[in-house]
Amino acid sequence: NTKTFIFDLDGVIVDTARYHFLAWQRLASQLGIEFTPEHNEQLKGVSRVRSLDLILELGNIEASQEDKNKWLVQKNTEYLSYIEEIDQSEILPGILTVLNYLKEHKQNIVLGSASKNARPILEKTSIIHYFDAIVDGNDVTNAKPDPEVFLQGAKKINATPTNCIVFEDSVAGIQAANSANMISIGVGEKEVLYEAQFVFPDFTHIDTTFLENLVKK
Ligand code: G16
Ligand code: MG
Repeated sequence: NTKTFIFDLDGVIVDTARYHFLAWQRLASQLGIEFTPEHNEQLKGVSRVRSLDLILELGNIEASQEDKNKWLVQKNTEYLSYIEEIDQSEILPGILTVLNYLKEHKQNIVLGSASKNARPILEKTSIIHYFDAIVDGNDVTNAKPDPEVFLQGAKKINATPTNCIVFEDSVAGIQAANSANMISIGVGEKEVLYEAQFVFPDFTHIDTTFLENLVKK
C-alpha cells in the first residue's frame, strides 16, 4: 500500500510560524495596529499578500498599492533575517522520526506550503531529500483555504486525493485539505483545529501504529 503524506511547512515541520508572527507584529505596530497571537491564527497558512490585507482590515487602513508593496518587502526582509541562520535544530519534535518511518515504508512524501521561502528552508535544515515533490507559494495561484496547493502536490506524483493525508497547523490549511477530499490531520490545539479529522498537539504524539493504520486504510 502506498499513500501520499503531504506536509505543510511553517508550524508543522519547522518552528518558523513564530518568525512570521514577529515580522507581521513589527509591521502592525509600526502602523499603529494591535496584532495579537489570536489575530495571527487567521494568518497562518495564508499567503503573504492576503496576510497584509487582513492586517490592514484589522486596523481599518486603506493603502495604496505602492505602500502595500513596500510593506510586503519590509515584512519579508525581516522574516528572511530570522531564517538566515536556521538549521536542523529548528525542526519540530517528532518530525524526523515520522519522515524516516514513511521513507522506510516506501510512502510518498510531499510538501504543500503557502510560503515562497519553502525551498531554502528545506535546504538549510537538510531535509529536502525526503520529499518526492514540492509545491510552494511560487507554484499556486489560489492560496489556502483553496485546495490548489494540495491538489497540485497529489497530481505531481499521480496520487488520488482520497489516498492523501495532510498535516497542517492552520485553520485555512485544514479547510484546504478537507475540500481536496484528503484526510486532514491538525497539529496544534483541538479548539482551533476542530475541523480536522484528527488533531495531535505535536508529532511526538503521532505513533507508528497510527501511521501504519493510515497506510493500510
Ligand atoms: C506559510 C505561513 C504563512 C505565510 C505564508 C507565506 O505557509 O503559514 O504565515 O504568510 O506561508 O509565506 P512567505 O511570506 O514566506 O511566502 P505554510 O503553508 O507553510 O504554513
Ligand atoms: Mg503552516
